[in-house]
Amino acid sequence: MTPAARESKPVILPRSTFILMPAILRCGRFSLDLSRPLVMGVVNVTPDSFSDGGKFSSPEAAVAHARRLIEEGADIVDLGGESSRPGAAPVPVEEELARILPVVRALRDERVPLSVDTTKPEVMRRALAEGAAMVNDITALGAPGALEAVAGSDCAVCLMHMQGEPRTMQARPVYDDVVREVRQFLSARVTAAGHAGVARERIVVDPGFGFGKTVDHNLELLRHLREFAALGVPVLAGWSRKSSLGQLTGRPAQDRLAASIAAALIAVQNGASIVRAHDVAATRDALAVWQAVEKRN
Ligand code: 7PJ
Repeated sequence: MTPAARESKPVILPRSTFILMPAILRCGRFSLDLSRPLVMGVVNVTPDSFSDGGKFSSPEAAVAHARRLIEEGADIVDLGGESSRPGAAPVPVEEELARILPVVRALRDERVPLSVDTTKPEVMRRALAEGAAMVNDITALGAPGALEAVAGSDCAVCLMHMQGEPRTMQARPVYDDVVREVRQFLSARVTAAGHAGVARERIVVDPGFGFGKTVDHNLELLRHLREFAALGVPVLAGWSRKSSLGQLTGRPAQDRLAASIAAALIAVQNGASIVRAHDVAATRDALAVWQAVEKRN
């Protein structure tokens, strides 16, 4: 090779550059092995969720659905008592507790950890006390008291980026450089969580696809997802049934499975450790093929 050719040779990092990345996620009584991609199954305990229209709004229906997702191979079950779809109104704390706690109690002895999708410290505390093992917060523990609520337990936490708040976030999302801004926000929240006493092995970050982002922002984040893995904590990606997929395919939420699987696979290919999905069996099948190709030796 001539010296000139050598100089122009691009530096390509191998896909397995997990220098800082812990190989496990500590999650209450669980220790999740991140050497293969994990699936977080979504269970909405809300009357107004956009993607499943409140199908599981009773505790019994939510519990049954969660058990089905576990059968299908969910590694984590994410319970949401407050819809965060664009335009959604906040839910009072008592209402959210009434939706979530019976479901946590019914599922806490299952073989996978329960995550609660909440922004409220009071809901975090009560759910953790009842046996939840993870807090998934679309405001990255931004509420007063949220860092403390999580630090005082041994749960895992997902720190997600959102621009604005659900009621208004899709009105006109603006960034100079979406990847840089989201990465800087998440980096600062990882540091804040660390200072509050949350060990790195308990932290996951998520760029928050669809949360104050246009389709182009979401695609740019997906393209550059590996830069988030460089924060040194696992990355979670949630594309399942989202409206960007509707804009790309012209399909309604219930017909976005193929698009959701495509996005989940690209996310994993670009370094995501966990994908959040409504359709667990199909997502697991797709990831099984990906893993088989990856595992060369
Ligand atoms: C996400 C979430 C996501 C995390 C929702 C939906 C909308 N939590 N909660 N990441 N999306 N961490 O179910 O599509 O993308 S609610």
